Amino acid sequence: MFGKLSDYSQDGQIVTLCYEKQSVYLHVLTDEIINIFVAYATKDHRSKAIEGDKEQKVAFTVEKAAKSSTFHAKRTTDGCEVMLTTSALICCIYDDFKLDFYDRDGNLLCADYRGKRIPRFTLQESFIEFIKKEGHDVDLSGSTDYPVQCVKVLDKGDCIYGLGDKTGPLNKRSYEYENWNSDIPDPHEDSFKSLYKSIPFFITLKEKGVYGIFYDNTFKSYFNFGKENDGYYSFGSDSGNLDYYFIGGDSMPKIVENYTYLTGRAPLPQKWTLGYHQSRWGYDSEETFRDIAGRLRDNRIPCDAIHFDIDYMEQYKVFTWNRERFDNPKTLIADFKKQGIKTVTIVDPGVKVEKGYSVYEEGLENDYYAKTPTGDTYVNAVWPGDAVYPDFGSPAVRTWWGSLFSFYTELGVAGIWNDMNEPASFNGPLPDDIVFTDEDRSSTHAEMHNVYGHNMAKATYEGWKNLTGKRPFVITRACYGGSQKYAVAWTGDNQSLWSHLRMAIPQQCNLGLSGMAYIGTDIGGFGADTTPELLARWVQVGCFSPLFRNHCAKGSMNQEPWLFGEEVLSIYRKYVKLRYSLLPYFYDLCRVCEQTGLPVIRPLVLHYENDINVRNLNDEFLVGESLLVAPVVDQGVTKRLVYLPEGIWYDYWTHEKYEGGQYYPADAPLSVCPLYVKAGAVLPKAPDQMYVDEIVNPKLILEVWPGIGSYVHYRDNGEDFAYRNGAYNEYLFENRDDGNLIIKKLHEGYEDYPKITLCRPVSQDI
Ligand code: MIG
Repeated sequence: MFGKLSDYSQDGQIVTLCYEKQSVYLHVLTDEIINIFVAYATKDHRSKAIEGDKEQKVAFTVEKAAKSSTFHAKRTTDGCEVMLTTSALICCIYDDFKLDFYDRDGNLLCADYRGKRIPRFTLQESFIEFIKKEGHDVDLSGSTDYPVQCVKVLDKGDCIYGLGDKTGPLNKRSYEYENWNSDIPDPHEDSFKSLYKSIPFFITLKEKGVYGIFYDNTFKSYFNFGKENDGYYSFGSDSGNLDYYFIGGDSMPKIVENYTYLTGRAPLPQKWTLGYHQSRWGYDSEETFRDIAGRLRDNRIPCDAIHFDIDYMEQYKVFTWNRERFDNPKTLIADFKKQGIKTVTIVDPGVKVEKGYSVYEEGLENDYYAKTPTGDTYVNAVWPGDAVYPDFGSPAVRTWWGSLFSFYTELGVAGIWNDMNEPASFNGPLPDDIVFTDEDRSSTHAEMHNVYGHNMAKATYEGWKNLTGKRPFVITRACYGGSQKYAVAWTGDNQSLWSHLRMAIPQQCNLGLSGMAYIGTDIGGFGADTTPELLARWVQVGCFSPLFRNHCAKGSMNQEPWLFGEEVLSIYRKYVKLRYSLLPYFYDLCRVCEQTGLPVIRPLVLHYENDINVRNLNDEFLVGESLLVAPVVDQGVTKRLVYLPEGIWYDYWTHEKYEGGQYYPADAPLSVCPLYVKAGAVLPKAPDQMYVDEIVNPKLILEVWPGIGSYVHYRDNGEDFAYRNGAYNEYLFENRDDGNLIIKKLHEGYEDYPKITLCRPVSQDI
């Protein structure tokens, strides 16, 4: 396509490859991250995901390839013109813009595909017409060329992970997806190509080796992971630049670390946000809210937050409160606070078109809304009826929007939930040519659609941080790569279906691998009606999600835990309490995430990538490295097969010991979620509480499991940014093989625990 490589040159860490028809830039950012850039649309990157300069000083060479290759490639490199070599990667550069990446041992990681594209499946035109008559949807999935694209070799055994919130299994090989943020109210099926989030990052795990690709393009994009043909995969877009990052590293965690080095890491949240949240679309009066709070406490269900969905507003106008149904929101919120319950309010992007409504008028005066190509304010419709769309790609709009949150902070609201920010629209989709801003230039909906939610979350995060000085708690539905810097996310409108409980596992695992470490699903299911059994099983999965929220749709059956009988209530309470006991562990995982990008919920393959048994494991997950969860996700099931990876594991409930690398049958009556602890683990736990910090300066309980291990525990005020100036403690717990636990302080900058209690669930033979 680009012809022969006629020349190349180097300027600092950027290598320009001059092909006959096109120049290509390779930018060596670190030893393990190389950017490949073809400036089809703009001269600069204009990344929405990456902030700041990510270039590290790297020693690398770029030279004409010698006849006999200078490294021991385990495959011929004949025809290679130029070689770029870092301490971790070798990129062999060929004519016609073909690039192959090797690791330093000469293992081929990723080669451009050179053959003819041969779709594995094509239908004849006449046959398509024929089957369409009966109403069948025909999905040809033949080979499609996009204006911007890249086709790479798929090797036998390659597994593909990541890509955000897509439906389907953990391993995305043989599936195709699209990135176009979509609000789809129908039950999410495995066959869906897109959902609310567009995170163009994936990890390819090979029989030997692993790499990641971050394809930084916000236009509608397409990923075909071997569905078209098992021998290659492709990614491409309707427009924009070919701008991707080849990410190396010697293990999957290292790839995630590198990806989040590039796009940022989920910052440490406020501690209370890791508690239990109760929500429902349909709580619509002060009386209802007070009743829910009261019942949570009466039923001894720990809870830290109640969410206010769109019904709290005056005619769905954002930054208003309905004063007919809420006598005094400030008092209500203050009363909740006294009970240890925080208030989280929903804020949608759509601003109601209404003369005299101050937000609408202010935005109009300042030209803050998206426009039609002829310069009129663009109007579509959402909950408030006719509505306009704040142009969040503009820094001025973000600052303005951020400042509006004083409305909520003055009332005592503690967090903001951004919904509908794909953006959703009721009067048909926004046309591609609607004018949006991209920072300092004019752009279009086609380019800015996939980052609308991302920029909205950024505005909310920055505004909230300015107003409160606390770590903002922003929940978003729509995301792009890098959104983890500003917001946590939930998986949107799932339904009360067993298939959706099953899907929650791979979906959350892949979100975690894609940088979104702080996520959750609507527990019980959003749409449709839950059942007692489904709710009991869902809380057993949900209590391990960083965002732990029961939420459901207006019109569906209420699903507060006390509505399903004593048995379900006590099961529900058991798992909410389990979560509260493990809060120090979850908080530590958030700290680890801020430092390394590793998610809270992890697929087993992340830590056991060489174990073939876990590469397609869809119904188990890890919480950090110490806990393995093997929940029941099918109706009527009370026993299941559990795979434990190498090492020794203990049943959390019975303390029974297991040798890993094998399958075991596990008993799982309705009250039991099979849960295993890795030998040598030290689990930091909190005493029983109805909400975070109900006990001022509670003691720390260390659950010490037999085996050798070490664990770093983190503690700070759980609220603001003082920890960034050293106001935190860090402890090292060393679990020795002589049965002793050694405690060392690694950092001191915060108050100490009044007491640390040891608890040994299993007595240890020495
Ligand atoms: O589709 O605000 O995903 O959590 O309750 C309706 C009402 C709009 C969609 C969100 C859901 C929320 C609901 N919203």
